[in-house]
This record gives sequence, C-alpha cells and structure tokens, in this order.
Amino acid sequence: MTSPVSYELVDDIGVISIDNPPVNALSQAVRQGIHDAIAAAQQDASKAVLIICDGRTFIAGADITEFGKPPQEPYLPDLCNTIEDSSKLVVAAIHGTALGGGLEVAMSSHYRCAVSGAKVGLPEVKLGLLPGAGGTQRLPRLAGATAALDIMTGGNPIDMEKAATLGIIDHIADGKLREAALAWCRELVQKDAGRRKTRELPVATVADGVLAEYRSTLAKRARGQIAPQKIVDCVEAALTRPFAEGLRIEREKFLECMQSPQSAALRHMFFAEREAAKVRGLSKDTPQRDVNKVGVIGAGTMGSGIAMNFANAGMQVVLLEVNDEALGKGLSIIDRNYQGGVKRGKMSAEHALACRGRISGTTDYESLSDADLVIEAVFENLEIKQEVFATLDAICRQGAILATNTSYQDVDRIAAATTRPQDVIGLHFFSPAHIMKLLEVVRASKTADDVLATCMALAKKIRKTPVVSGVCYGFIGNRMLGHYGREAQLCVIEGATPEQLDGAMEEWGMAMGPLAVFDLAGLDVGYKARQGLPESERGDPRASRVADALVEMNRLGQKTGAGFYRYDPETRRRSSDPEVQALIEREAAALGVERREIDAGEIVDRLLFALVNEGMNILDEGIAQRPGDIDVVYVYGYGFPAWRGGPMHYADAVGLAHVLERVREFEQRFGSENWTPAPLLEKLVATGNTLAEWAKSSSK
Ligand code: T1G
Repeated sequence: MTSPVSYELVDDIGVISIDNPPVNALSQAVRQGIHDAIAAAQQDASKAVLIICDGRTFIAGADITEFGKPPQEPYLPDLCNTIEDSSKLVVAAIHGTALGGGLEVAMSSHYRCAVSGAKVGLPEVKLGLLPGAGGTQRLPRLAGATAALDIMTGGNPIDMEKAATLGIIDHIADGKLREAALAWCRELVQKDAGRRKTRELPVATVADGVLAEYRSTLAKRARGQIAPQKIVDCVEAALTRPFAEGLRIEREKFLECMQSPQSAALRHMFFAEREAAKVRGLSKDTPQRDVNKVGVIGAGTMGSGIAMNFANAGMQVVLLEVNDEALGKGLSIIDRNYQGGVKRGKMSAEHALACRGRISGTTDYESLSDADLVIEAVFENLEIKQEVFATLDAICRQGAILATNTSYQDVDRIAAATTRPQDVIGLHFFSPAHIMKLLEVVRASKTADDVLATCMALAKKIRKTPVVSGVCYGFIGNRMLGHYGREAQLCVIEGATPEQLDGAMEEWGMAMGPLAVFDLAGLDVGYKARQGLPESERGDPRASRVADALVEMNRLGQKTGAGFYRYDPETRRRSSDPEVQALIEREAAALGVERREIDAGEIVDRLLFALVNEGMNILDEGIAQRPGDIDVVYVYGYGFPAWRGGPMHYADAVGLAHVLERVREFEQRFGSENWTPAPLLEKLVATGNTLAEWAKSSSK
C-alpha cells in the first residue's frame, strides 16, 4: 500500500507532502511516513524541510478511529520531538484547519506559515481529552499561558490574525501556499534564521492566583468534566517544570483522560453526529432538488427563528402571516434576534443586515407560488395544519417541498391533505430555532427519497444537526421526553420538592432540571398538547396535575414570571415558591399519595431509565435508525450532557442488565402502565449484547 506521505527535494528544500483524505488525520501510516521523511532529510542535501498537506486541510488531528485500539509506533509525542530535534530547519505550511495533533506537529516544527483563511486549534477537550503530543507544553511557550488555557479549555479554533498576534504563526503566506512556503523557507535559510526549538522558548509567568481562578471558572463552566482541569494541571507544569517533566505529566494526564468514560462518551458523540447525517438505504448519489427561495408560514417565535436559519445560509425567505399585525410582530422578533446576535458578538452588524435583507414578509399565499421549499410553523393543531397544506397544494409549484414543523402531529395525515404526499416531510426545529442545532427530519411513509436527501443536505447548509425520525406521536425527542417528564412530575407528587428534583438532575449533568425546562418552554405548551389528545392517550393523569393546576392559575413559567418557580424579571433567576409547594402537597393529598423522601439516586434512575426504556421501543419500531441517533437528539436538542454520551450510550455505560433490573423494580413499585420493560432491552440483556453491538449488527 503506498504511503500517504511522500518526500522529495525541491532544489534545496526537502518537501514532506501528506495526502490522507479526508482530513489528513495522523494515522499510523502518516506518522511513519513523516518519521521516515525526517530521517531521510537528516542525510540528504536539503537545507530545510517543509511539511505541507494535499487536499482541503493541513493535518486535522490524530486519527480518532485509532483511539481505543493498541497504540502503534511511532507515537505522536515522540514524532513531534523528532521533528523538533531535526538537524535541518523545519517549516510547517498550514491551510484549512490545523487541529489537535496537526497543530502539535506544526508547533514542534521550528517555524509556521499559513494562508490567511486558515484556522488552528486544539479541540481535544471536546473529545474529553487534552493535547497529548506536547501541545500543553509548547503552546504556552508560543502564545503565553493564559491564551493557551483559553485555546485548550475552549477547544475552538482561532483565525490566522489572532494566531499570528499570539505568536503561533510566524508568517502569513500570500498566493499559492506551496510556492509561498518554499520561498519563505529559502528566505529563512538565506538569513540563517536557525532552528528555533519551541521547547527552548521561555514561558512567560502568570500572576499569582490566575490558575486557581481559571480552575474555579472551569468548575462552573465545565461542571463535572475532568479534561479541562487536567489541562490546567499541564499548563501549571509548563510554567513550573522543565520541558521533559512537563511532557511526562502531560502524557500521564492524557492517558487518564483517554481511559475515562467521559472521553469514550464524547468520542461516541463525535461519530454519532456524523453517522446520524447518513440515511440507511439512501444512496449518496440521490439527486437533490434546488432550493433557493424558502417560504415560512407562521411568524411566531418558531417561524421567525426558522426564517433566520435559511436567510443566514444565503437563501431568500418569504415569511407569511394571516395579517399585517401578526407579520409585523414576527419581523420585529427577527430584528431583535439579529440585534441580540450582533450584541453577543455572534455576527457582525454587516452580516446581520445582509441576512435580514433576505427576509421579506407577506400576507398573501400567492407569494409562495414560486418557493422551492415551504415550511409550515402554525398552531400545533392537526386540522389547521391540514388546511394550510391543502392551500399550499393548490398554490405551490410542482416539485416544491412542503414541510411541517410540527412537534407531535401525524405527518402522514398532513401529507394526505395534499395531492402530492411524496413532496411532504417533517422538519422539526427546536426552540429557539435560530440557535438550537438539532433538526428532526421526519420521513413520512410517502416522502420521496430526493425530498429526504435534499432536506438532509439543507440541514448541513443551515448548520443544523439532522436526525431522521419515522412518524409517531412526538417523533424521537418529544416521545421520550413524555416519559422523562412523567417521572419528573410523579417524583414531585410523591415527595421531592422542585428544587430537589431539578437539583438532582443538574448535579448529574443536565443543563437544566426538567421543571425549569418546562417553565422555560411554557407550561401551556404541554397543557395544550394534552388537551389535543383523547383522554386514553394522555398518559398517567397524576403526572400532569400540578402542571395543569399551574396553567389554570396562569402560572405558565418564565413568560408569566412564575411557573414551578418564581423568576426575577431582570435576571430571570429562579427561586422556590412556597405557594407551589403548598399546591403540590394539596394535589398529593387529593390523590391519596403519602409523600416520602426521594433520594437523588432514585430521581436520576427513574428519569433517565424512563428515557432509555422508551428509546429502546423507538429503536425496535424503527422510528430511529440507530441508538447514536437518539443520543444526538438528546445532546443537541434537550441539554443532555455530551460527556455522558446521550441516553443510549449512557445505558451501555452503566450496563443494560442494571438498567433492566431497575426498570423491573420500578415496574413492581409503580406499575406496568408506566414501567413495562422494553422487549429490546430484555432481548439484549438475555443475549448479553450491548446496544452498540446491536447497532453494528443491525446496520449490516
Ligand atoms: N480522525 C479521523 N477521522 C476524522 C477526523 C479525525 N481526527 N476528523 C474528521 N474525520 C472524519 C469524519 O469522521 C468524517 O468522516 C470526515 O472526516 C469529514 O469530517 C494527540 C489526541 C476537521 C473541522 O478533534 O473537527 O489530535 O463521516 O464531516 O465538517 O493531541 O472533521 O465522512 O466518514 O467533520 O468539513 C483532534 C476533529 C483529534 C478534529 C472538518 N482533532 N474533526 O469538518 O468534515 S485528537 C479533532 C473536525 C488529537 C492529539 C489529540 C472536523 C473538521 P465520514 P467532517 P467537516
């Protein structure tokens, strides 16, 4: 097999070229190739060595697919030291995104040049890791400890302007990178620049207390996560120990991270997100329909946010409402959202203006006649949605994609309101729609393959993370949420206070406790959804008693300043409300429930295993393609901590036998209505398989 690394002399410069698509990851073959090329350069007539990559980017990191397998030499930290110890001056030439081990290779080179649009970063922390090839020791020497801490604990790439200012990049190359880099190499040789070993650079000291301050900030910002704190330990070593000692400490802490369940979870999420974008049985060559003009029906919070997503991606958007007043409200929501984005530094004022300029308003359905895609985001009522789709059927051009943003309704029944069910699909956005990454793409029974392929590609274009769902009540996320919410509210009826309930889940790692989430979404949302269902389908009536009582008291949550909690009008900070506790106790008494102490362990297991059990049924029914898809839904749509890997990965991590044992215990204690063990869960435990193994076998 030919090596992905080639080496050639170009006049007096030895050029190491790496060609390992798609991102030039540092596989064993790449590491071996670089190693051998550096060795060759020590003996030949080269005056300097250039490391450069083919394809779309410089090395984007270690090869994550090798993690968890026995490590193979040459190990990356050793390779970086070999580069740095080269007797020939070594230059790294960067384009695209030099990330992780890629930037570490570049930092162990003596100089670095890059094209102006490139980016560099150390995103290991997003995989529950830390830079393990000298990055924690070399970056502080190039950029200073504070900047290094920001880059490594944040994990986000920085642009060339900042990288050059910090001293990470020495030269911005104009024109074609290869030619410019070769010329710059010759310049360095001619002026006898010398081999500047990063390890020999001093690390500027930091004021007392900076590291301690950083640690306490991370304890809040990255609550429960181990890699960020270990990064601070490594930077402390860079500041206080000799380089070799710092490398040893980095290695020790890198291995601790690599072996942690948190890193396994985050690596799972990395691949699960990419896997979710692939639809089983849908060929990569499925033709896609052109989408340039998008219509959005309904200028409420959701419709306005949805409109922004497409405008931000460069498409023309027509936002339709029933009258000028409602339309005006929607457009002002959009204006406020853009102003907020600019204020928070998410986008420039110019960019916001350009995007806003792509959105026009109308009250006339005829304006949608030439739209390529129309997304309905009207009131969550099946009949109203069916009327809208019948109108679209009469007005929209042939081939237009007709999508519904419904959270629950039957997309097949909406499609049946048209003469073109093959053009109908669900695009379920999550509030706030212009911010939340998750997009549930609901494939109805007659949805055409090219409509599905077009929407999956559009999701990426509007920077959403798509997950395909089949048609069922609540699709993947909200169907599982119903069970999670039921257990949350039953725990409150049975004895937990709202603070104990939410506190237990937030301590476990949820971004927000369930009751705080319900207050944020609005208690009336669930209330109306339940009213829209026949009695028999509303689930355990005890579970919604408190929430329904709060709605009837017009305590809808944050939007009315009070729900399960009271909210400060300025800061929106939540506080307990004795009135709610009294209401809970009244409802419990009315139900004849004798309240009791409920410990955090029971709360966590009841809520999470309710999610897992229903997730198993969703997989068994083929509503979700794979367990990882469900994990993506919960991490990107419901604030599930990525470092726990999503509910299904978490079930494998704690062990399916344990999950089943607890589900059976809950069935005994609380009844089969809410706790019938999912057949798939029982089957996997009986056969001793994990969900991951089941997913692999069922994807064949
Ligand atoms: N290893 C293996 N495969 C990778 C990969 C990697 N590092 N990065 C991407 N891929 C695959 C990905 O799975 C997908 O495969 C394809 O490339 C395109 O990726 C020692 C230990 C570079 C910004 O964390 O952030 O170095 O689905 O869809 O949107 O200190 O990929 O096509 O089969 O994401 O254009 C550190 C991770 C590793 C960078 C490009 N590096 N990658 O984004 O394409 S740890 C990272 C990314 C490390 C050292 C430590 C992005 C990207 P498939 P994609 P993209």
